[in-house]
Amino acid sequence: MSIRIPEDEKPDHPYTPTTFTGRKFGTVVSFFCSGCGYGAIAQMLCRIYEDNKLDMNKYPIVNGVGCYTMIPLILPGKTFMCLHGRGPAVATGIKMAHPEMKPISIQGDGDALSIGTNHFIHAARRNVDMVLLLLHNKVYGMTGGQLAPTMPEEWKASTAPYGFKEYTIDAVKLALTAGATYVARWTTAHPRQFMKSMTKALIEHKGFALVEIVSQCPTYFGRRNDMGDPVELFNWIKDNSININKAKTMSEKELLDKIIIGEFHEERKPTLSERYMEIIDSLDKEKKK
Ligand SMILES: Cc1ncc(C[n+]2csc(CCOP(=O)(O)OP(=O)(O)O)c2C)c(N)n1
Ligand code: SF4
Ligand SMILES: [Mg+2]
Repeated sequence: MSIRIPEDEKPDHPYTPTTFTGRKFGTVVSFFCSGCGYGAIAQMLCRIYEDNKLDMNKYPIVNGVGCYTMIPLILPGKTFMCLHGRGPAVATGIKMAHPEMKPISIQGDGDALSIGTNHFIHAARRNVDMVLLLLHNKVYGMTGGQLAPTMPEEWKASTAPYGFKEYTIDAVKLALTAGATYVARWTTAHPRQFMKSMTKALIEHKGFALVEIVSQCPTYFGRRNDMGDPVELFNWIKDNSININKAKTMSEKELLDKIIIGEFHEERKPTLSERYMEIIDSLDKEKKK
């Protein structure tokens, strides 16, 4: 599906001939199924870049493999495509070689929480100055709707036709335990809050930032679980989101299948590249003696 850019669209909007898709097709192209949350996420990222006039050479995107991999194709800037699950390791390398850069590792929940969980944990533990943008749609969208470990218990996926019989992973808890210094979770139904957190993670925060966004996959998660049309799935996400402060007053039973949203943690501590710079500075001083 392709849509012509309206004449009165913001002239410097990133969906223009200067972006990959603009250059390639001269149009805005959607690579996603109708009603998928990923189009809205790409749009929100465009807005953040545009509103803050970010120099995209400073913010290289590292991509793994999933439906979400199409998001950077409609964004300006440099994109590095790497092996499924290994984005944080590649982002760590970029940051260490180019301390002036701030890599963004975009990962699906299959990417970050199945095959690549170890890379997620160690990037957080090292406090690499990067952003891990985690796209949580509860499935492996690209390969046919197999369950991701974010799948709620008893819900269905193509690999769990009788319901998921394991315990669900919580990326926020994992990031906090591993040592992430900024942690937030929002949904596609909370665009302003998401954009605020993402802007903070990109511009103000120094250190490892996890920004998770729960997004609707109507094609696999929605259909398999009889969630109705994409709007109904979107509304389900919205209606089941509970702010962290309210969640503190609720029981485990009341929180079953709820999506806890908000800013969970923020702290400043030396990043991996800052600590290595200390060594370089002290060696330089030694040499000058
Ligand atoms: C090393 C490796 N293992 C497995 C695959 C197959 N594969 C491609 S995408 C994918 C899952 C993607 O799911 P997710 O990361 O949640 O992204 P989504 O499609 O949901 O956006 C898998 C298993 C691969 N490309 N590379
Ligand atoms: S399969 Fe799901 S995640 Fe992938 S593009 Fe379609 S709706 Fe989006
Ligand atoms: Mg996924």
